[in-house]
Amino acid sequence: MDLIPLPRNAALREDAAPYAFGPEPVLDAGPGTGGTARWLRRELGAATGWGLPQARPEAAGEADIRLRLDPRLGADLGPEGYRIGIDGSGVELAGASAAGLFWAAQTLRQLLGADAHRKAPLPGRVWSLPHGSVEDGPRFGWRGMMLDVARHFMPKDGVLRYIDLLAAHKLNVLHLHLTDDQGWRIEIKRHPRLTEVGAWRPRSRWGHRASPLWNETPHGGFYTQDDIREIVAYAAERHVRVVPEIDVPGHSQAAIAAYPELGNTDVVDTAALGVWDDWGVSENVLAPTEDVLRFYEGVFEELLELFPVEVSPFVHVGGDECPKAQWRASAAAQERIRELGVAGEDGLQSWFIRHFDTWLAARGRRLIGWDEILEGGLAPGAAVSSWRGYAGGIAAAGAGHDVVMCPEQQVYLDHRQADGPDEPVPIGYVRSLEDVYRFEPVPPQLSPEAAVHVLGAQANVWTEVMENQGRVDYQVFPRLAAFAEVVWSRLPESAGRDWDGFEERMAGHRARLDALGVDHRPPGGPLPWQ
Ligand code: TNX
Repeated sequence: MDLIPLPRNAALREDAAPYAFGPEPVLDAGPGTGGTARWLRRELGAATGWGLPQARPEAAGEADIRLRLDPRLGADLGPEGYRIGIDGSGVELAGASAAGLFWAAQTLRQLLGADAHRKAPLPGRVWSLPHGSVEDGPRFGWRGMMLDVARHFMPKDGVLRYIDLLAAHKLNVLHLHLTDDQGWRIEIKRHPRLTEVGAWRPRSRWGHRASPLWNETPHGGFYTQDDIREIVAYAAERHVRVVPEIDVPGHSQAAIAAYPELGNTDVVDTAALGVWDDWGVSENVLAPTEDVLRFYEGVFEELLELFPVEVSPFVHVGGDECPKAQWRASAAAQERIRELGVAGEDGLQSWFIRHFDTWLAARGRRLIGWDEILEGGLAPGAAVSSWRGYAGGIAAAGAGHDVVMCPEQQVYLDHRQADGPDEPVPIGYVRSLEDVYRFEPVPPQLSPEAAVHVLGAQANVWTEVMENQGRVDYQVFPRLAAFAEVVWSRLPESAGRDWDGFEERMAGHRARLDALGVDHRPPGGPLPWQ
């Protein structure tokens, strides 16, 4: 049935007569299953035209689709596990938890066929399911994608659409990169200039270096606080956690453009700075002062209200690629190094991160940062996103810190997926669909005790050269489908994984992506927007 990601066990009788749905199937939603029932009525209802009314109590056992919670399934299949059974009486979905049940509903939709992913029913379409069963549960608890909405803003509807696409692939973490040199994308009431000024970037001075579209027009946009609340609620309904990222102390020129006092005013005229109109890493970084800490505490206070702990136990503080030249040149920064007794500029960086580690921990959250936060000493409770290869993650996990693997050599989806002249913007390493499929989140160097600290992995989507949804889709798909299988399924490493099987199943999965309206990269071209 071309299921992606591959379930742990599936015994489906495609040769025998299927279970055929009538025109008005009935749903029996057991206790605690209301969320998935609502999703089925909305999403599957749109594709099939079914209203899925609740079964009368005396006829509950005969309902076409029956939803149950069964925590005992967790013992074998883990907390997100589920079981599907299909026979002549209909289909029963049982989840070890509400999340497990929701993943079961995603599998049900895949079993119904590509058309079950459309937004309106095709005339005359009838629906059936093969008899049999599926038992499934994920390998990792952190199955994520990072979306950079700073370099190019993705309007709210696009983010909601991506949450649906993640859920369709049983991915459960959306890391939103909300701030960078090139833009600040979240409304902060007490610092309104962050979006009044920081969300808008002028036409570039830099010529057509990276992408023809980067330079053509001014660019901007931001999410209001209500937009964020909506995004978070939408994600929560789909069992997707959201990790908000506010990048400090580097990648901060947009904030400094809005509030020049945040910068190193004794070495640059920060009042003359605008939002950065190039890509790469700006030298304009935050000044290491108490006032800057207070300013960002204010930002994080509002952030914690918008991202409740149930949806966002982790808060990302960036910490990547902080150029140290201004701190070296600044008398004030050098004075700070002496006052704090820290080890030079790296020590200053870790002072920033440690401050927010303690601050977030006191509020019941956990800090996560890019692997540069290892430099100058890792804050005690911090988790690490290992992006510069595996080394940072190996060091952090060895020292007992939790790790999310996202090595750029493997899972940076801004990098090109083939070497041909027709690829939109040929940046980074060539990472084919097969390369992503062969990504292994737990490197062999890790001892079993250290490997426990690998929470999972995420694919990162940096958008310097992805100006619109079509470009994002093209870079992300179908590679995200391969990634989803890596983090969900227990793939046989020794057997070279199941690349051939995956490639065969991808034919069916591409039909689902088409039905979903995803501009995925076709195996042999042509490119969708040409
Ligand atoms: C490195 S990964 C970055 C990003 C860029 C990306 C481009 C990381 C923490 N920093 O700022 O967008 O490379 O591939």
